[in-house]
Amino acid sequence: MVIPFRGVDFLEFDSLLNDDERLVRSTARQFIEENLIPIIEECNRAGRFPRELVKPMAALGFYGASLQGYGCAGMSNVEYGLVMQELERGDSGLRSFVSVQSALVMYPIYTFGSDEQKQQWLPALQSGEKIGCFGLTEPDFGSNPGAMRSRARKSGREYILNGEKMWITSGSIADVAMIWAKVENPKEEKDERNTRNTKDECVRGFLVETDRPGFKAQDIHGKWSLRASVTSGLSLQDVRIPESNLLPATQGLKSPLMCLNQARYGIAWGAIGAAMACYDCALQYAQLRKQFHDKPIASHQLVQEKLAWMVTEITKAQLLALQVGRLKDEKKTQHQHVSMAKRNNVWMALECARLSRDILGANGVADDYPIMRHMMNLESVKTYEGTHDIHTLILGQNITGLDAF
Ligand code: TGC
Ligand code: FAD
Repeated sequence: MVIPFRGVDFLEFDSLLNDDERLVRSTARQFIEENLIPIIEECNRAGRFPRELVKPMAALGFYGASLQGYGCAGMSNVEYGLVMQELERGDSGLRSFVSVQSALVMYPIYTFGSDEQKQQWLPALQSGEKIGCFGLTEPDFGSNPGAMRSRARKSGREYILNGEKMWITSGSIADVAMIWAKVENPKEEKDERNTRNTKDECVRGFLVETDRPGFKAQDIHGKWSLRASVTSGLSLQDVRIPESNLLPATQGLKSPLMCLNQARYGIAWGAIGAAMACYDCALQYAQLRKQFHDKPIASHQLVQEKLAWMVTEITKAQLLALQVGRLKDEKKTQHQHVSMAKRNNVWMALECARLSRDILGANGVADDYPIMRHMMNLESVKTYEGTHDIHTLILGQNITGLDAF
């Protein structure tokens, strides 16, 4: 049964948005409705990323949407967030693709890159001519990327990269990989504050064209989550790149963590989209489905309690994301604000997916409805970009001043 999405606005949230923000949201919503919803269940079953949507999304300005120049749309952070919400209302995999391209590849080039790097890559990534991926996580280092083993060694006017990266979104379809690796500091550049890493080494970011000898990407199969997204392992064996491929302004773990803030912010909005899709589907189903005395299940108190919980939590999540977005537009966000929004909103969305699945009974496990797909996707979203518990510790550190990692 097809249950069309109606949006969720219990507390006149729309009155907090301006005309441009509402327009951006309705454009993204229509795009998803027309282009993704008709194919997403097939993509999910087949484990296929809908690559045919890459260029149409570029045409709508979705890549690097909040950056200025280089063909980027120059959206506000709130507008960008609303786009992410609508994409993830369709599927977390499509939002992931846009997150990585925008926040984890274009943002570091824009923020840490040379003029030449910006000119070479940003227009091509914005237009979808080129695809990027972001390699931070390694097989043995996920939550603790500061301990990474990947190394870049200077040799004349080149760097030679060695290492393994794991769980990399868009890895095998990328033209360029944003690779984070440690470089031995020349004596005069040693960073004594870099206490988590060995003192003589510093994390830096490198642009690695994926057709270079020694670079391999292999897809991870058998995922029960984010099936419509490409996830790969990367292997770099003596990959030689010119020294001009180093992003000059990267210095230490702080640089990739700054990129993560951008992506985590988008996820905080995206999760609302997934939650809204589940809640609206469950609400409509509950009003139609009859059990006992020919009464809709929506008339039972226990079902109403679930629906009331969901609409309350979605409303709180909308307000949280909007406030973080407004602060971001005023350049007042701290990374702990973003952690609070990512942690809360993804947890909220996963709970909504579980409650909605319950309301649909057996139908909830079938892909005639989007709920189980969202639920499985959200298990990854809870883990990537900093697990739920890592964000708890980031908040704990901030409010107590004590590091519990
Ligand atoms: P720590 O010593 O705390 O920090 C090193 C320096 O960085 C600063 N910092 C940050 N700066 C900006 N933004 C942040 N979020 C920051 N967090 C920390 C910090 O102040 C320090 O600065 P300075 O000036 O003193 O040098 O570093 P640590 O090694 O103790 O690690 C802290 C921790 C655990 C919070 C960090 O490692 C972390 O966030 N871990 C989680 C890893 C993670 O999120 N990985 C994500 C990989 S990418 C991904 O999942 C993509 S999925 C995309 C998709 O498909 O949508
Ligand atoms: P671990 O770090 O091993 O954590 C396992 C468990 O231990 C978690 O519950 C965690 O919270 C807990 N834990 C760890 N340390 C502590 C502690 N100090 N205190 C309390 N609990 C702790 N990475 C990229 O670099 N690029 C990508 O594009 C990318 N895409 C991804 C796509 C998918 C589908 C997935 C699933 C992951 C992706 N990742 C990517 C990796 C992701 O960022 C990591 O999975 C995540 O950071 C967690 O690392 P881990 O899986 O190694 O778990």
